[in-house]
Amino acid sequence: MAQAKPKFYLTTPIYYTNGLPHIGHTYTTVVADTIRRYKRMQGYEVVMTTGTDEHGVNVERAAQKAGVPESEFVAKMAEAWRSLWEELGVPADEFIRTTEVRHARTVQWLFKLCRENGFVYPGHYTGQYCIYDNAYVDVKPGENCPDCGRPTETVTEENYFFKLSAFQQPLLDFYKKNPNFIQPETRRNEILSFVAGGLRDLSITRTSIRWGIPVPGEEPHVFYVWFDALTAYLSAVGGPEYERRGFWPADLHLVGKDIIRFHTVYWPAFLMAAGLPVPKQVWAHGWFLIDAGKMSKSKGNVVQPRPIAHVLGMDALRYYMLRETVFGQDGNFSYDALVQRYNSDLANGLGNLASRTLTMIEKYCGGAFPKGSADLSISLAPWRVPERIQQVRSLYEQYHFTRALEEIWRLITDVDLLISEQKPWALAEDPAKRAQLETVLWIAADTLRVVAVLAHPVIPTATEKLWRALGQSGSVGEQGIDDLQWGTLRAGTKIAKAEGLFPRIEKQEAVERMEAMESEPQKPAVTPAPTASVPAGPGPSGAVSQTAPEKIAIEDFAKVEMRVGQVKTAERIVGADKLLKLTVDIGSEVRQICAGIAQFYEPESLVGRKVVVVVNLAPRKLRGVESNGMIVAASVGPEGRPVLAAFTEDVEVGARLK
Ligand code: ME8
Repeated sequence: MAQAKPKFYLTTPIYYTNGLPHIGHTYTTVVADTIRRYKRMQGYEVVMTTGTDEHGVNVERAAQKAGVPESEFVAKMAEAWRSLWEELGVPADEFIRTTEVRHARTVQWLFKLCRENGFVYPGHYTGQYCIYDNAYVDVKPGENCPDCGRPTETVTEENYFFKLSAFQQPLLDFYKKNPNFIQPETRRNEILSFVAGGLRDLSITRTSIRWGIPVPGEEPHVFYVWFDALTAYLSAVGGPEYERRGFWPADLHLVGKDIIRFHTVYWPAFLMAAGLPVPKQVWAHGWFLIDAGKMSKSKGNVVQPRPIAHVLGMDALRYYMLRETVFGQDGNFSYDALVQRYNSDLANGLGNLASRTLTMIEKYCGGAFPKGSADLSISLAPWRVPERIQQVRSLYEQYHFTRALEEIWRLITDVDLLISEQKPWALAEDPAKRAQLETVLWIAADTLRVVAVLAHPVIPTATEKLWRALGQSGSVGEQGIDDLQWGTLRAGTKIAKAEGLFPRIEKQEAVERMEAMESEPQKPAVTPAPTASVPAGPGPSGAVSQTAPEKIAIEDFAKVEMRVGQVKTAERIVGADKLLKLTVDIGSEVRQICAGIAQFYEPESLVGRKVVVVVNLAPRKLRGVESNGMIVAASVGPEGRPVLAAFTEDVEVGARLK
């Protein structure tokens, strides 16, 4: 019987759905994908989880700002994240959303275990809360969050508390027993001194928030977003039935340094309290900075991955991120440096060596691998490839991607040097030098094969192409990296046609193209569905929120004031092809309202028409235009075509709908 493969479980953070991915998030996901590929090549059965963190105040507010119910908002955003990872070639094996039922079950179960074991108690808490970081912070009222610099809010709540203080010693013991649990070393020291300084109990439920997973039997309590979010790692691989799949405890949580405390203090404490196994390692990497500052939406310096993938290819971004920034440290991002790396290492380095070698094999050896002479190859290639292979493997093992790539690229420069010294084109002129010519080409080709295997975790697309060009069977991703040996290229194997791996690109042109794409609006623009009749109304509470919305009482309905209005003017909005700007008489006043119906109604046809208006909706701006109210329409067909609500009898302007 075939032996079961060993298992490896790794995760990225589950990202907030109040924004869309930028290259910071892409970095963590790319690192996770690189490790996943490496581990697969080592023979592991790997699961990589990523997903979306969909609860909490900041998501609730983002949905309100967009004017759509939370469940609709997060569904669109989650889909945008999931599909982008697929598009970029870094898909999740398990994509977990915190609004999924399997997740709510796990959170509720974890809470129950912690409570049964005596680590949860009710209490009151007043403190300054940062809604952006979803954490209480140690500042005075009116002061900003010390982590992100944004305003804090004073919150008093009746909460359930988690006895974090009881875990100070167990955590310190755990860190001591598992010295590799927190990486890199600097972060470990930071956390050790934080925990040694004493731990305060943590409030893990909220009554001030509606958009969260309900605490069973304790409504309106919902779970604190971090208790909720961290548990996603466990929900993704079976939750309460985790033993069946056998992927828990996680081997590796990859996170940015911003959230290390949650992962190395709270998370192991929750699991210990519940009597569950604790993850084996948390690796906190540094920031991708733009002009030495942190990327942030408010600063407007966010770089998206899609334009880069489009212009240079995802391999280029992956290579740049892993080659340029030491894993664990901060790194600066610049388009210039990215294109520079692309041209020097990928186009002129690997791409050029591959095309030269394959062209020469075509030309001088009839398109089949020559037979190298072992003796000659030792004198011609004095570098020790087997040792280099070993070194690269050990660097991967320690997640030293920068150094691993340096070593792989040294093989490329060594072969480049060999070719320029040996001049195969000159050797080909002299029949007496045939063995030497063949050996040089054989060394070049076999080193390329080795490079394809070693570089595959980082540049999967190009190495797959190279593998095919070298006439190798199967996929390079299926090769056993631990069994890789130099000198095993079979003479006589036909090479395929050399494809350009990395076409050279002019720097300015590449940068301009990426910048132009960057300034296009990112998808999805989550705007109110033109036909949603009750935007931002009380959304469904709890985790099963994507199914049927909860019932509302008549008083809830009475809160929505709908009146008959008459359209006075209607015009298109420049730059917003879905929106019309209307002025509508609602009896007591004339309002300006934007409606997302421009693709289905001509503005002129609306003038004089009676419509139904939600008049007590908070005003908001759509594409910079103030909208004070909402026109009600039915949503028809799969594309949600809006059809305006109307009356078959004449109705007075201003009449209320009840
Ligand atoms: O914190 N450079 O989600 P988030 C490098 N939902 N990495 C960066 C980065 C940058 N400039 N910006 C973001 C959350 N990241 C929670 C996590 S987990 C149970 C819950 C990456 O959307 C980095 O991995 O704010 C960071 O930790 C993560 O995105 C934060 O993503």
